[in-house]
Amino acid sequence: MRVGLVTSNSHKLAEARRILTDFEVVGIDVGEVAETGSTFEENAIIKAEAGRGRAPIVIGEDSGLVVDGLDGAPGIYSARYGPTDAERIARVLQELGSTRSRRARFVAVVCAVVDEDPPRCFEGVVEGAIALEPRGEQGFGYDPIFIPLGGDGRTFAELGEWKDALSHRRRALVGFADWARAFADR
Ligand code: ITT
Ligand code: NA
Repeated sequence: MRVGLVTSNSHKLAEARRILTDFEVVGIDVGEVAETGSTFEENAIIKAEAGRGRAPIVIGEDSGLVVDGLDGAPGIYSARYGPTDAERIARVLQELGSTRSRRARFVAVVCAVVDEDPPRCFEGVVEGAIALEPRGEQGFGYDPIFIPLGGDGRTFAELGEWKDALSHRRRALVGFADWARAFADR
């Protein structure tokens, strides 16, 4: 079954391909999409709707890092928290300092649109903590400073593809895949 992922982020596409092994995942380029929503779900729906009809099943995904000691920032603004990944990471570490709670989670919401139906959304969360300094070279975004709970203390950027076992994206996409298989068999 073919699934179109509306994204400009090649890392998201690569991870979705690794995780959705039963599906043929293709990227859909819709150009700039204004992410005007105030929640992950609203922004995921905006992206999915922008690609509606471009594949039998179209999905949009919105995700981000939610840090307790920063009152939930960067959250839905994760991609916009600075000009580069390195500057976004530096900003989180600098704002967090050494006294605030380092507890954090990654959240992903995947929304699917089919035919004329309303969107169906699936959320995935992975709890963890913000590292004292960046570690690891793999992955993307905030991976060098995120230590997942349930791992061995390595950051997502040190875990490489082992990230998939725990990731927010995996958890959201598994929910989507269960629904999509049932949808295809209907
Ligand atoms: P699209 O909107 O085109 O899909 P994007 O990268 O702009 O791509 P988002 O608007 O959903 O995606 O922003 C998500 C940001 O959250 C992303 O750019 C990273 O900074 C961060 N993020 C999300 N998932 C992550 C992950 O698995 N590892 C590290 N950082 C992640
Ligand atoms: Na985006």
